[in-house]
Amino acid sequence: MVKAAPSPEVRDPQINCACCDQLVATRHMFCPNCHAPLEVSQVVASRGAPPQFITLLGPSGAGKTVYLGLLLDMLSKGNCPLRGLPNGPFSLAVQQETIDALQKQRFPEKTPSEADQWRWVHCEVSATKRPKRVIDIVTPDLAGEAIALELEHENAHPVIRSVISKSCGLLVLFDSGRARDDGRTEDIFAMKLISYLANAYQGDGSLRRRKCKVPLSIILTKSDSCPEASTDPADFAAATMPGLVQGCRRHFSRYQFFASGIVGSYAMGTDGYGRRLHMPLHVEPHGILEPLQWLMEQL
Ligand SMILES: Nc1nc2c(ncn2[C@@H]2O[C@H](COP(=O)(O)OP(=O)(O)O)[C@@H](O)[C@H]2O)c(=O)[nH]1
Ligand SMILES: [Mg+2]
Repeated sequence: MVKAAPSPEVRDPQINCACCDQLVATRHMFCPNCHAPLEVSQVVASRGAPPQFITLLGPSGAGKTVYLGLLLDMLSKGNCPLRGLPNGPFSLAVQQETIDALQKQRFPEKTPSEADQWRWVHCEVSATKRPKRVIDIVTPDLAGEAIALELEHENAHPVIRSVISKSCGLLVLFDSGRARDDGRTEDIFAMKLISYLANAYQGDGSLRRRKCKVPLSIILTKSDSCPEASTDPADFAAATMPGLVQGCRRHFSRYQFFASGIVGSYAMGTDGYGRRLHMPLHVEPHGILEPLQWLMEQL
């Protein structure tokens, strides 16, 4: 007897990408459409519950990669109010590269602008007080240039829109020193971002009158070199980035300002090309967990 040929789905099983919802053959390691690792989609599919995406956004050089690496490192140590287990080796890359660089008194390399080069992170986080309530953090370590391009030309990087639409909370980072010294530039990026987010969550239509419920943790980074940001982050933001504060007030019902920094002391050096380098002599993270903790309390 001649056996019927297996159907194409059996020969080549497919699952929905957790990020962009496209059907992807499981033989791929990354979604060909948005480059999200298929391992993330497989974990999500096996759980049956939709993932809780939390995405990191901010201009280039805001400190996203350093913050994410440190956050993952602190979560995985488990000796703080939040615990997190990175899922899959790809999630460990950002953490490892950041920690390795800091141990060598360097900062990690700049994130490449090409989407297929971004490292993704999937981390299951729970509060020590409520260990059974697990939230998945799924975020690519996005390049600031790519975010800027997407804000100018929607769909230049469709993956950014996909992860933002899936996110139930956002960590938005700005460089506090740049806000103090050149607030206008940082604020213009911030205003574009807030209006992009409002558009992504509410569309252009009548729903615009209602405020967006997605909570925003706005983090003023590098406050080790700009201590005025940590005294009262909301006040500092209002003074240096008034457009951001107004945009948040108008479009979002829940947002909170935080200040973070990871450097205890640093020295100035030069690299092989004679460029000036900040060398972190010792790492003393502060304000890393609080923004995530607040976000999780809102969900
Ligand atoms: N002083 C200080 N500098 C930082 C801190 N985080 C990042 N930086 C500096 O900011 C640069 C850009 O950080 P990075 O995380 O790569 O920014 P990204 O482009 O947003 O990913 C680093 O190379 C450091 O020079 C911080 O907490 N304190
Ligand atoms: Mg980066």
